[in-house]
Amino acid sequence: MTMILTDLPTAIKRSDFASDFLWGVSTSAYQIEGAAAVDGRVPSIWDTFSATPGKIRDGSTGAVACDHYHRWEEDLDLAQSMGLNVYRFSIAWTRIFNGVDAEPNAKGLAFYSKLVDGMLARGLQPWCTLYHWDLPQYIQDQGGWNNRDTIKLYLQYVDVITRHLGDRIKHWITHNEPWCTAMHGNWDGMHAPGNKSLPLALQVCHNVLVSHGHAVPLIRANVPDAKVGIALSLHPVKPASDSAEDIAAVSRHDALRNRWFLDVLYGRGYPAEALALVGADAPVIEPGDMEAIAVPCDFLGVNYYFPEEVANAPEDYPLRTRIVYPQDRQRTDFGWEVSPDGMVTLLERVARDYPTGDLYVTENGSSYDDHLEGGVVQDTARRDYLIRHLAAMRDAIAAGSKIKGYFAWSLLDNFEWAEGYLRRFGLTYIDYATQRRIVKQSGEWYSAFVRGKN
Ligand code: IFM
Repeated sequence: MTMILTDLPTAIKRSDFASDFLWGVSTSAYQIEGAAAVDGRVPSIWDTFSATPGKIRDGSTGAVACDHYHRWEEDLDLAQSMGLNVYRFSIAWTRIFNGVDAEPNAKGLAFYSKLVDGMLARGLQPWCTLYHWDLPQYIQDQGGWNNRDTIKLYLQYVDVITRHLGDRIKHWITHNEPWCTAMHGNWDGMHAPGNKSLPLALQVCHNVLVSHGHAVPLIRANVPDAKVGIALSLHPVKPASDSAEDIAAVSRHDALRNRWFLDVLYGRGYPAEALALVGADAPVIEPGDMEAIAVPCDFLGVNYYFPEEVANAPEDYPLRTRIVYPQDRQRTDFGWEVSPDGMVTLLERVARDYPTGDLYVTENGSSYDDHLEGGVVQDTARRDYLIRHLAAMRDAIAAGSKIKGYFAWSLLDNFEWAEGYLRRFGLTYIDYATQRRIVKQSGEWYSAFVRGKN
């Protein structure tokens, strides 16, 4: 049941933020594009995974999704009509290289070229994510991110994209949420390619981070005025109780969940606490890797959704922690805790502990069971979630946080990975039977906010 939030801040206005603050939305290729076999696109690990019975809750795939590949103009019109000034999207590697031809696919490049032109024509600054989980299947067949040759292939792809689009795209995100690429893909197996091995996941994670480290100077060489960063999914971690055991569990959980990424990106190496826990499952590190990963970036993207609450669990390898879900928390219909304070805690902690430079909230949003009734979607709970998180961000900035922009997840309802189409995160409702787009109440509110009309 959808819970309507009660403690809404009474007034939040765009003018509470700097005039050059960026307001946008985030999307990703596999989740919206569809057109899976069009214009030379080859299968990704998500095509394979979603076609495997039992992997996706509603048995769906991203083969059609929101058909954005054909409806991109309407979608960019929507973003423009909301008054946004920035649009984050990802490129499908599978549209660029097919594993056979040495040359990139001209049709794939042409699609993204016209998409970027479409953004610029609508006053939307393009922010490009180079990897949002859709590895070409032919690369996975050679070991995927566990094979260091994939780093070279990724850099070849990044080189082509940045040479081709760098005249118009100045903001680049090397990877979205490497935790999910590595851990959901290879530890718990919830995501493609669906492996279940901690050492494999940690090696994948390391190789992805190495690829990030080498991509940053490459992007800068191709796009001299580029701003480059990475988007991490981070969670503030809370103890399940006041017991000394649960409080100690917080640090262990945080060591792998957050510091495993932040510490290496900012030159501190993998946290000793986590290395001690994973023991022989730690990744193989080659000379120069740690220096490469620690390349200074222009910004850090933080994807924030919810805090994690952990209890001591001596039997659980490797962290000896267990995530708990107390009943008395406000939650979205996806079961994720609604905690704007968690966002403030997280952003303040990241800014305090690491020299991140500018921070961007590169994703934040909520999934509710929306209904189209009488031609409208009254998603009051999502609107309230948005209001409360923007107010929290305003307070964090007032307290000194260098947050320069906010990207709502997401413009459209879309293919939510292992949940298929059962989870709706959009500011715009998709009627999948007709592909009609209907801006929800939350989208109307965000639009009015960004336009300074509320
Ligand atoms: O849909 C995802 C997105 O692809 C990555 N970040 C979290 C979102 C919601 O689960």
